[in-house]
Amino acid sequence: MWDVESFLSRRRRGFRFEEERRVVEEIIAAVREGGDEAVRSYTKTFDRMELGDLRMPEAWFEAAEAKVTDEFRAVIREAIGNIRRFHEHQRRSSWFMSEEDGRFLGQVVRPIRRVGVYVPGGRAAYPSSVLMNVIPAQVAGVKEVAVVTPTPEGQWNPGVLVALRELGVREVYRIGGAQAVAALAFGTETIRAVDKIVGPGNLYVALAKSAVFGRVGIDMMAGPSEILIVADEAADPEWTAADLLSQAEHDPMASAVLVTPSKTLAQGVMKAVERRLAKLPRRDIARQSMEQQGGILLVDSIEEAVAVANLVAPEHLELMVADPHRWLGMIESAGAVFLGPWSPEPVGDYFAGPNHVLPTGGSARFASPLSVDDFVTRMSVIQYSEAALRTQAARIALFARAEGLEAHAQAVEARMERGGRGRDGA
Ligand code: HSO
Ligand code: ZN
Repeated sequence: MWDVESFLSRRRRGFRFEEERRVVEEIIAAVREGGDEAVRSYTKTFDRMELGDLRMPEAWFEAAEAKVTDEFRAVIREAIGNIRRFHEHQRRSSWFMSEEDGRFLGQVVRPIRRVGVYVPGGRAAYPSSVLMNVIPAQVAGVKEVAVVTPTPEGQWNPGVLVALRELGVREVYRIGGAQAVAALAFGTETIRAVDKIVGPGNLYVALAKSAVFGRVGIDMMAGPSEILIVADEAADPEWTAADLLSQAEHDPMASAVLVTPSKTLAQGVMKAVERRLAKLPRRDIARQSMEQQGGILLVDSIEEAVAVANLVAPEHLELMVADPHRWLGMIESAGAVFLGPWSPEPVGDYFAGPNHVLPTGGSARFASPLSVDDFVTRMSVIQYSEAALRTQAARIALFARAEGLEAHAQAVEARMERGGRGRDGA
């Protein structure tokens, strides 16, 4: 158990990943230069696969359909419905304002034209992440969603392929790593370049995304998963332990922390964690996470626990306290908040509707969950009437000259010299 001081003084070590960065730069340059052939060659090296067509074969989708149970397909469909409904609330409308003197101003919202979604292969291939990344894009109105997902040694995750089918995604390439990110960013003979790349990936994928940022947009970089649970003495130790472990099993670097004023609860949770850990299939990962990044912090009050939560700004925050709504009003930063005993974090990972791509590593102080907003642009619209420009011309010109920009001033004043010509000036 920790006290507040030593807990907050723990800081994750920063890495620079210089070697990996160099490798990624080299791959990107090679794909830019060599297109499909370069992608094929890296796929041969890293995924041990000889690729003819980069596209996911139709036969693999059909084989995937045969592999998932009808129950799982029904659950995926229901989750899609919930996630879609939640994200539809996020849609923004364009708006306009007009003033009496003939000023017409507005903001027009447009979907991004073409988006690339990275879906990890192998152990971290999650169908739920397919839903969480593709649905907000579709709700935003993105017309073209291209998915890349590696199939090392020809292995694929049936749930991922079925989720893609259920969402109607037709453009899927069986490539991954930095080479896939480069192909999306710069385009190849078969893959047209996208405008934005989203989706989780390993270190190389993350470094590649940050390297192509600017050429294309990217989503935030998700770090290891985190949960912080604020619980009072009435919380159930078994449930609390189970929730901590649900994040710990993600990754040895995942962090699962309980903050409580109750020593009795703390002791109960410690025992329950031990007991449950021993029986988990992923106990090795969960144990490493609990031992290295996890823990219990004893505080004096729920007020103090909430203050700690605000400082940590965790990805997931559970409030297992009496009257969680009262405390919600004091929460300033967290990726997602789960209220009360009946809202374990996996409800949000899969089913409730809100996005599970959340800000990690304290970035909830300034960042938000992945949303429809990440798949639109907003453009400003400006129209002045002659009357409006005549009233404001002198002030605009004054501002321009104050910045030493004479041509700016003249663009305004040229219109004051005489009546205009043509349709709008006549
Ligand atoms: N908790 C993870 C998301 C996830 N969980 C996917 C299960 N599958 C990061 O928020
Ligand atoms: Zn999870």
